[in-house]
Amino acid sequence: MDILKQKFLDKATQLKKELRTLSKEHGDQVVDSVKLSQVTGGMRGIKSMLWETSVLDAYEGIRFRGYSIPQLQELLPKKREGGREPLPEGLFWLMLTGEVPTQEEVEWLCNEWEKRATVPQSTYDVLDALSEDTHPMTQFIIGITSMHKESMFFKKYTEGMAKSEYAEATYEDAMDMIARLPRLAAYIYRKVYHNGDHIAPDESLDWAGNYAHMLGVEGEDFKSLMRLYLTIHADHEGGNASAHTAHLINTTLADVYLSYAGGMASLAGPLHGLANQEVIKWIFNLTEKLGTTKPTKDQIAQYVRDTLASGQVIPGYGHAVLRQPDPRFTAQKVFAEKYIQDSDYVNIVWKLFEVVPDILGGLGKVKNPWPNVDAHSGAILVHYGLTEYTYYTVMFGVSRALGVMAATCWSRALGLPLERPKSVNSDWLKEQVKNAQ
Ligand code: CMX
Repeated sequence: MDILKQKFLDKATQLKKELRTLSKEHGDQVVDSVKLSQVTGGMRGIKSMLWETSVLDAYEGIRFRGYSIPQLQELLPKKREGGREPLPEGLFWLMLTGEVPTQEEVEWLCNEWEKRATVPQSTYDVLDALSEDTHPMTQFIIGITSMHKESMFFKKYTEGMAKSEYAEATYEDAMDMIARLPRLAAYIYRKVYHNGDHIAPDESLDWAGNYAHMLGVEGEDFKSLMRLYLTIHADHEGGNASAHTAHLINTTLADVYLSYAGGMASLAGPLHGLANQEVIKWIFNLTEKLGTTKPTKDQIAQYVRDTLASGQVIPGYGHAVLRQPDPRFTAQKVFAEKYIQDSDYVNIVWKLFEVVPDILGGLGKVKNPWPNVDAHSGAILVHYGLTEYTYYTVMFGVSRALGVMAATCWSRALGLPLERPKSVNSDWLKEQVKNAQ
């Protein structure tokens, strides 16, 4: 058994025992109560899901197994020579085991993913059969779904696998799928925007570095950016739409290819991951409308007001949980301050940051007027020449697999049951109000 699987299974067996005892001895303890507005308002804040890999605090932002993004940048292993940002392999190790890995452990994982990275030819054939105008996210979802036939979990389940083997089979599928995603995603990019002129992987590179290379953007700065990008987008606790969708599907014992494809369908919505393409599209419209890539703050403020007046949201701003600027936004800003000199689009993002919160705050209804992760990513990608914004959510999707797959391994190891919350109708709600009066 490989070293990571052994470590993960040992820890999972222990926690499963603890949770069983907790449930048996304290199962009737009320841990949260639900308000009527949470029932009608998208279940905000209801604590009803177990997710070990990360926790999101409204003011502090995301912590992965207790570590903030700056701490990860400090603690996680980097590429041996000249590495500036953490290798996402290390974050996966941390999320799966709860332990910060050593350099050697991360390098083992890097090699392990390289060995598992071959995408089946049938998946490429499916992608090639799609019409050219199929959105890259749709292609990504179809590509992932098409690998379902490769699932060890599905195969073993069909042959009568015992419950005790679910975690191992899920681990194998999760490792295979994560390993393949950069190749799948790069294939889509080169097919859609570069006439199918594909770039062979460089096996000497790490997971994120190789993805950067296969996209066709060379240079150490972009590889560093990809390592940071794939680290900070990796997980945002369990309740966000894509993670929750993947989790829900997986609790039916659908394998990770099916459940993650479902999660990606959630990510493809404009209120969630697609916001990263919407932000830069909106900024491009701004520069086109004003006829300059160096707008003043006043011009930007007017554009923001016009957008709101036309009944649209300001993409990249607001959040269902956060109540402060997103630390993932800040991490990208710090990166841009260090490595990018004078980019008009990055400057616009920074001016928006000065202008938008006051305007949104002034509306009196927006709970979080601050930027989220999607407000910044596009402008940096444009700087490195990756201007095809309809592709951006696919990159988010490659990263999010790290957290969702680590959490899915835990769900199977802990034997979490089929998720099935209770819905109510409006009559029942009115009845509750009447009874309380
Ligand atoms: N621009 C304009 N109005 C906004 C707004 C924004 N950026 N953010 C919230 N609002 C509005 C809501 O539309 C809502 O209006 P109505 O009452 O008229 O329906 C009101 O403010 C209250 O909303 P909220 O409680 O503050 O926010 P929600 O939890 O309902 O929604 C989110 C959160 C992210 C969907 C919302 O802030 C939004 O639409 N943002 C823009 C899209 C975006 O950037 N999404 C990416 C989020 C990060 C991610 O998942 O990747």
